[in-house]
Amino acid sequence: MDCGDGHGLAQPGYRPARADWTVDQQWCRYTPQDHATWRTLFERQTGLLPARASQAWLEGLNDLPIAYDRIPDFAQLNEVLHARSGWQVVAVPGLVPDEVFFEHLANRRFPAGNFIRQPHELDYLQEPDVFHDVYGHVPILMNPVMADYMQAYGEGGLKAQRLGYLPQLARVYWYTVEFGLVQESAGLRIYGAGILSSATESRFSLEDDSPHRIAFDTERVLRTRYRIDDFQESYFVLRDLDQLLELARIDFTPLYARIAGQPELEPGDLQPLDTVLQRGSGHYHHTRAPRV
Ligand code: HBI
Ligand code: FE
Repeated sequence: MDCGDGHGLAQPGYRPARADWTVDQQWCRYTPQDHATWRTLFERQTGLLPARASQAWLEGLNDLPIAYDRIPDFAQLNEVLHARSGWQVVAVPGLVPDEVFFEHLANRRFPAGNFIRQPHELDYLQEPDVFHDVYGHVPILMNPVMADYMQAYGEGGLKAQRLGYLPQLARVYWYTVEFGLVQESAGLRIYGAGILSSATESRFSLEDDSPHRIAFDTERVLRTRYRIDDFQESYFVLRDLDQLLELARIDFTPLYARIAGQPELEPGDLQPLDTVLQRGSGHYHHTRAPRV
């Protein structure tokens, strides 16, 4: 098999070979070091997540050919994933333009970075790599509710872009798909991929007394800015995953009109109408350098 030139991030000025920005995964180009990085990350999360991740994500992981000792082969993932939920994973070199991203989601294709982080980036990196995308996002795409919600987000994203409300809609994605928590009978659980792929935030989001934990409300979240470079100051909690079904069916257009006249909220703000499940102490972010 021809393996091509290997993996690399899309550099500034990168011109995609294909209009949809997909590339071949080139599984045979991964080095022993790449697989070892996957293994380190996988084992760390496996120690943390059985009691912290949502049932839907745990079941998805269990049912997919995702092993501890090697980066998954997307073709093998897709055999199981596509049969279960109609989704496929496609390889991309890193972040892709918003409209390209939405177009994939709207067609039940999840774009996953094909590269893996370097050993000095185990805890944080800017672009989504194969660990974040495949370990964090893909298992829950086996769940029918999440499968429909993600497709609806892709369709909604294309529409929000036309209406000029993409920054607001992106907050819904952020506080659900990336950093969402859900109430389960056993207690609060994680379903957001940004948390599931982070050892430190897996603990912080559930156990630290610093962040607020607030019942999810769509209009509230549309107005709430978020942090991309640190733990969240507020997490929004679904009463169950089925709440995403309602969210997938909402026509956001009237909501955009409603929030147009309202102030934006900072990540750590509480509002009089919030259902606060746990009021955070804020100690973690108070000791961080102020934002500029
Ligand atoms: N590209 N590969 C990739 N992964 C993402 O999560 C992603 C993206 N492009 C745009 C994007 N996310 C977000 O900015 C949108 O959800 C708004
Ligand atoms: Fe992500």
